[in-house]
Amino acid sequence: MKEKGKINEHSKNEQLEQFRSDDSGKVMTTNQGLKVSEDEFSLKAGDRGPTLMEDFHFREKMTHFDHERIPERIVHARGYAAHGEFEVYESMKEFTKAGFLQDPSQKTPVFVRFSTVAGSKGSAETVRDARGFATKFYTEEGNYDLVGNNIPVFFIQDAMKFPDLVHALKPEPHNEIPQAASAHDTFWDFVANNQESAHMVMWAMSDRAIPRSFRMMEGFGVNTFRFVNEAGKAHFVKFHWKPVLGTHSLVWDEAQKINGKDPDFHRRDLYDSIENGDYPEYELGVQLLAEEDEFKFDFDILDPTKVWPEEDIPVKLVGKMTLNRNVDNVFAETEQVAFHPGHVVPGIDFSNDPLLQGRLFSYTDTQLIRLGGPNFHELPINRPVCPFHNNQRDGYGRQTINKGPVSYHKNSIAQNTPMPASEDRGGYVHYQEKMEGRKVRTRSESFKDHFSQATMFWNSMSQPEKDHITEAFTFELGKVERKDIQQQVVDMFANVNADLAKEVAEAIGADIPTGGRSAQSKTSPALSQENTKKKPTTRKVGVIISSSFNGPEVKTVIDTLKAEGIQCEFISDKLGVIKGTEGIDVEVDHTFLTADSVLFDALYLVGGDEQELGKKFVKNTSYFLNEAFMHFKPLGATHEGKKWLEANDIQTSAGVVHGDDMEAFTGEFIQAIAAHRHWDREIM
Ligand code: HDE
Repeated sequence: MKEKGKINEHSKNEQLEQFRSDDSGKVMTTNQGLKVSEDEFSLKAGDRGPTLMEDFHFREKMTHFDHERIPERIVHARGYAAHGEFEVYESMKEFTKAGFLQDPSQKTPVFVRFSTVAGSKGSAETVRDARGFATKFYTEEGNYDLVGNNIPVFFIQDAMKFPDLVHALKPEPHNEIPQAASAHDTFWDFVANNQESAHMVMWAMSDRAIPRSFRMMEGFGVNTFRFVNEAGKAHFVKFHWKPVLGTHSLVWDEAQKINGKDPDFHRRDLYDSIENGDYPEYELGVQLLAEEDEFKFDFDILDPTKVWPEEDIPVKLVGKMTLNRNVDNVFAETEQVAFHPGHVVPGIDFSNDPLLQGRLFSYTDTQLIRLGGPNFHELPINRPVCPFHNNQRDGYGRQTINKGPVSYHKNSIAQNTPMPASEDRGGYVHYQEKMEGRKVRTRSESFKDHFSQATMFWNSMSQPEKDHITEAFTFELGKVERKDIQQQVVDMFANVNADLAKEVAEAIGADIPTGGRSAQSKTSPALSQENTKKKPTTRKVGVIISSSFNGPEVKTVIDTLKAEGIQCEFISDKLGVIKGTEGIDVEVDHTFLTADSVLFDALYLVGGDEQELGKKFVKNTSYFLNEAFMHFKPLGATHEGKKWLEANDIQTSAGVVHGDDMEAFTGEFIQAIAAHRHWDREIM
């Protein structure tokens, strides 16, 4: 029988508690516990004399500081994380024996780290890039890590090429430019010369690469894994996270501006949402494929540059994850967490996907240097919540005090313990896939179609999404300096779609490729964000307001928006309290200087007494209004605010709502906010 633990959603938090330290209100000591009498002045020989070597307090303080930094992750350096819990909807017994997927009444603690890929630790967050979406489940059978991205395919098919890809993507080595951006020669040179990248490049040029929020993006395990049930029957499986709020993006101009206005935009959004109690939620989805169906598709199901179209292999939603607690300390938790796709539990196994196979080596290897030795599993955030015992010993920073003389297997002194567990007692037994083959360095013929699914992605996009992809290519290639690389890329993408290649070629002054793919092929509606869930909840509205606003009416609008879970923040020309009519006041959250329309999902223009508005107020409002309009955002206006719409001649555009009947206005405005963006707009 398996030994059952008693893990619940609080287990990890309780374990972390023993490592937490609250220093406030305490006496200062050295790391040896010695009380410190003075912490501003080093010990000197005389008032103006040299500092003395014996000043152990100075030495300890300075030495620790000198060693505070650790190497950043080679990829995914910029990340942010939160704690939460996972519950399965119903037992997945039929497909997997994984303990945390059996019992709907049990909650498993999780820790999730979101990241960008290319940028360094201090880079801005709304760059064009894939996002990491790595989840650690602290289960009673050990840690299970689902280390995914927000894009379901990858640039390459074999891990052997990962160092080349990353070298090409990172800032160019001779001048270390550009930071956190793929818009440069070496990246596009890599793309043109490694055409397996075509499908992921389409995703990277799409709106998926500039998410509105970590809370509004999908996650994908990318690689093909296996589920194995108690009877030993296996299914191939692809993992998905589906955000309850739907999948939403920024627009490129806005994303670039946010990088300056608030380079912490995504982490702030995640942190604030959790602090506000707006807990991000994602449903876990699985696509399951019986082993006997492995060869039934026109793509290889082991190829990580391919999706399994959801319309052919449906995504079964099997559970929900809720992120409900911010970290106490970003370094201790977010920075020191170590994920690994090889951290599995019984019932979850690997496939021969050659990208996955290489990943299984890389993660621990990189963590050995990043976290300074072989004991990083003992760091509080990485510790399993179930007991762990083996004969591994010593190494830098070892914390466990292993008792007794035995550190080897087999032994008689400790009756051959710690001893392996049989499968029926929970021991992990690898799936016994039958293998035969010659040792070869090659790529399977079945991996050689690089364009059909890239075309399917293109065909599945709505017109605005297609326009954004074309613009993204035009931007990125416009930043490429070498003309021959630009040409190679447009020639390559003619294999995806001739019109796309033509339009980009024209825009960057390259030769228009002859031929190319134009026939409509398969589409997968699930790929288009136009078909995602649309909700107003947690959207942020900037309310532009000034004194003598209509108190009762504006209050009704704001209260109704808030009741829908919409957040309203007040913007005016100065901070402080603004007085409305009938004794209704509001506290201003931002001035025009500290806010910007790019930091909001929508604007609500209220205005106030026109006589009191200075020229600057009017100018700033017009700037906010026009920028939000250009980014296709919902705009609402009541009272004097309506005049600003008229002055800018946008009162009849899509997603622009105004009126005197507050109830009708509010209903319509909420719908416009839920729609997220209004593409059907004439932008001058
Ligand atoms: Fe990773 N990846 N990766 N990766 N990856 C790392 O491990 C690697 C790949 C992903 O928040 C590194 O601890 C190889 C695909 C995430 O801490 C490193 C290959 C996917 C994170 C590494 C891939 C990912 C990483 C760097 C190709 C989506 C951040 C730091 C064979 C399924 C985890 C670290 C975190 C991090 C190797 C491709 C996801 C170097 C060799 C595909 C989310 O080990």
